[in-house]
Amino acid sequence: MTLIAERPTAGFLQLYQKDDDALRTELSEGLLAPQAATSPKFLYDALGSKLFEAICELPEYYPTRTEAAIFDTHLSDIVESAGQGGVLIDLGAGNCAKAARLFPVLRPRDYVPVDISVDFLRGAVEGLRQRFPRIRMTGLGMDFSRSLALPAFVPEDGRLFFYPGSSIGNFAPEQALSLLTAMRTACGDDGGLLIGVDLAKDARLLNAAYDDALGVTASFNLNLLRHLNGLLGADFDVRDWRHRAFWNPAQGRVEMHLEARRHVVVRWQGGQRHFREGERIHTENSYKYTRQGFLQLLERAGFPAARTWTDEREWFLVCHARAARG
Ligand code: AVI
Repeated sequence: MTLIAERPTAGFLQLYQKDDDALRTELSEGLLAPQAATSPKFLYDALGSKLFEAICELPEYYPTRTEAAIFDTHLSDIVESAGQGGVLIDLGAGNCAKAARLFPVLRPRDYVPVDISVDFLRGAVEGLRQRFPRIRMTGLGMDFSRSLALPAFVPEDGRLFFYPGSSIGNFAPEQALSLLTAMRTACGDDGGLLIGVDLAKDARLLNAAYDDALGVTASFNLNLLRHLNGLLGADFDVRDWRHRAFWNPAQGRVEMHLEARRHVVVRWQGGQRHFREGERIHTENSYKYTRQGFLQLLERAGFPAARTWTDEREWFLVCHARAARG
């Protein structure tokens, strides 16, 4: 538990300091593993974040617009279930746009956007404070996948965690369970969770969503190599690699990989590796759930009661999970 009790006057608190040495060690170990792999967090440098925003606009990438349509269609039910006037804790808030759309109806008394860096939050929160002066806002720079211990100035009663966009799908189910369990602990007995989850569906739709015709997702994936060159001092040549993305039905996930187009030798500070033609670096998993499977996961995390809403095609699920039954 962190001891910071005072609300910062600036409205921002950076609780997480990036440790470049630890990141380099993690990356180097991943690249040297028998199946080379990197964490999806490395997809999001400044350009990667912009490319992800572009992905959300693509016709093939249905999750963003399907989730928004579910909120539009079922807004009054969702608000009735989640309750008004609470403490809205927005995980991975980015530009805060998704939560801000809910402010006029959810009317939170506190808004706590959380992201790995407060730099992402600063501009967005300043604009929102002008538009919604009655809502107390404090941005937190935290790596919530490691710890969800919130500073003491965040009120404990009426906490509602908000985790849209199916970001939970980028964690393996056991890690997702740990994160949901941490949310359950942090929200207390009268709190809850409002979450968006992508559902399993036809392989062709999934493959197109992660390998779009314009090649934006390919650029998003390949950009990881530029990011690694900067972080690790590596000498990846983006033109030596191709994007691969496919639905893996046995694992219930879409996988993204980078595949060597030819034999390549990659060198970085403290390491090197030969990649055969066709050899891959596994860069992301995006797990897809059934409604039942996700409700079971919530129950195991300590959320025994949930209401769900979906679209006509049952492509995406919005869930309000309560800590207590009833
Ligand atoms: C952020 N996350 C939920 C996206 C997803 O669908 O897994 C990231 C993404 N990767 C490729 N396209 C989008």
